[in-house]
Amino acid sequence: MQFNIPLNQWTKNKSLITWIEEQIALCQPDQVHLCDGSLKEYDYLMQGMVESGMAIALNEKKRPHSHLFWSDPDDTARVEESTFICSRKKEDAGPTNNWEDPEKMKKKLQELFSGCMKGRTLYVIPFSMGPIGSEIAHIGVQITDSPYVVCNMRIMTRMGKKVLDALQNETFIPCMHSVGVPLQKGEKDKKWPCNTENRYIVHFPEERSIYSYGSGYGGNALLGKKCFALRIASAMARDEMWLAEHMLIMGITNPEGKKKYFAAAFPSACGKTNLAMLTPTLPGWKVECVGDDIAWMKFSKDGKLHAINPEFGFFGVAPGTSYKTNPNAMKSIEKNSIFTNVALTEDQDVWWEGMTEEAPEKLTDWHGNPWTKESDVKAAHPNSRFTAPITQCPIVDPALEDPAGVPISAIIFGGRRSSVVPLVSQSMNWEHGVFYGASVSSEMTAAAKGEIGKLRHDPFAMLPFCGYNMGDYFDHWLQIGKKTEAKNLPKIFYVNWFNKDEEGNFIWPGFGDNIRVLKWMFERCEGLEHAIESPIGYVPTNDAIDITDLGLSQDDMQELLSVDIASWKKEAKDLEKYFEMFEDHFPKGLQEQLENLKERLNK
Ligand code: SAT
Ligand code: MN
Repeated sequence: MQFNIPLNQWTKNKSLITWIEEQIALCQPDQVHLCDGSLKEYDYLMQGMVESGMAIALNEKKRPHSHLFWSDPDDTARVEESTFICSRKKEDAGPTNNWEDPEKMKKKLQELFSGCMKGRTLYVIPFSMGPIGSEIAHIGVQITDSPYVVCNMRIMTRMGKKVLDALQNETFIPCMHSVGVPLQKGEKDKKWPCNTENRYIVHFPEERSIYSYGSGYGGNALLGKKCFALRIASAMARDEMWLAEHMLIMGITNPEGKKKYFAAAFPSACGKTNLAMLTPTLPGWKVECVGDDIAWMKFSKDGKLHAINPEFGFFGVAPGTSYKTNPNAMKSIEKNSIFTNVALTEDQDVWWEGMTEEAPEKLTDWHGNPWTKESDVKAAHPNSRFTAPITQCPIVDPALEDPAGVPISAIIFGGRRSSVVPLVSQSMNWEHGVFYGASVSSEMTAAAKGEIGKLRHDPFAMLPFCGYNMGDYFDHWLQIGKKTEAKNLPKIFYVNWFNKDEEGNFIWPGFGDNIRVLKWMFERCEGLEHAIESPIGYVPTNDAIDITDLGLSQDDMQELLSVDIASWKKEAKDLEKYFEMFEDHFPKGLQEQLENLKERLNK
């Protein structure tokens, strides 16, 4: 077996060495590459992928040091139907997860991984989720046979010598990944190898390990992200009384210079990245970005919840991103970025729907086919993505690397709803806020396979990401609320930017104007009144949201903020039905919240 560096020189960590040796014996790769996370290594791997035809090097003048990949058309999103939580008891995976007996699944995985890297290189990636040395951070090691994954992981996580040093005497979460396509001697590799017949994204929450087979895309393959930082971490967080959440983290400074941090949970592809980097349209307000997808939150000595972003890059949805909608994202991806499944321009740059008002005359679409404006297919896949270093974000928060994390003043839930749910409301207290989280539902997007536009319940935006019984997860949130004094707990809000009028147009302008709603929340955190009690929580008084220069009428605002009792009675009924699936895992505290809501609606 050929190594790029002897294993015992690369690490002294005995359990790590044993694990790597076992996986080599199982997967039977031709070569082993132990990663150091250096730029040199990244460039070497990219160069190899350009030469093999897997990657396209973009125009060095327009998009320096950036590359484009086109995946297999059947490997473009997370595969929830092939995602498993293998706890010992089925009940511990709960009704929202696929479950398989761990022994049986281990056997299946043994078969699948056996010899799966023949003809390929096995890469070992040491990475830290969170600032190295932070008490909230954790280390993982991913084994993969995809150099695309290695390069993405170098952007998305903290990977390099510092992690290797820290790993000498630390425990780690083992993350096994293979595209599942062994090569015969002399066999030519596919451009995007994957095994769509046999896809398994498997988590063992008790053992705290991850196995992913058959896909090379996004959350299926970059195992630090949803697999570790959400599914496994949520199970760790339950045991250790902290929170691992599908949330952005943003800093907001008011014109007087006072700063607060908010965390917000929305389902995939509902605008977390845009909100996290918003350019405020209200003068004097400033937004800074700590993270756009995942938050790990722990109580610190001051009794407050402090959050870190376990990630180090953005894996954002490309379509719809433009200098108009999200200039900070556009600046983050000007260089050193990876693009997957977007279109290629004639001068070797990237394009996607919504990037510019007019599409270029000629493109090569994400299938590699010629494309013109007359084509009736999309040039970029709706779930096409950019991978960019967070440090390139012009408004990256100065506390990004602070091991103590940032204190969270407010937690926001939301989803895509064309009606019923008002622009914003505030929960009456923590328990009621947990009820908000449990009741998140959203119209489906392209981030997962499924029928786009269909309403689905997505509690806490964690439906595909909770590593244990969701009913127990609700209870964990209730328990968190008992861990500190009420005054230390973040305030909880629910927003919906997506209300539509009768013609199907969005009423609220969204994007930078969302600062107007954030301002109301900021002021609520400061103890300002300007809210009235409604059956579903506090809503802004008529004039509480600053709509200066917005062109919205009082009627529009009325429409956006009103709580329609009949629709909400239906909503409550629907929720009640949905919650039934959690059976005796549904916490009493939330049952009470449901009863209270129904009572308030009947008053
Ligand atoms: O593909 S990912 O899971 O990383 C992105 C998402 O669905 O949020
Ligand atoms: Mn996400």
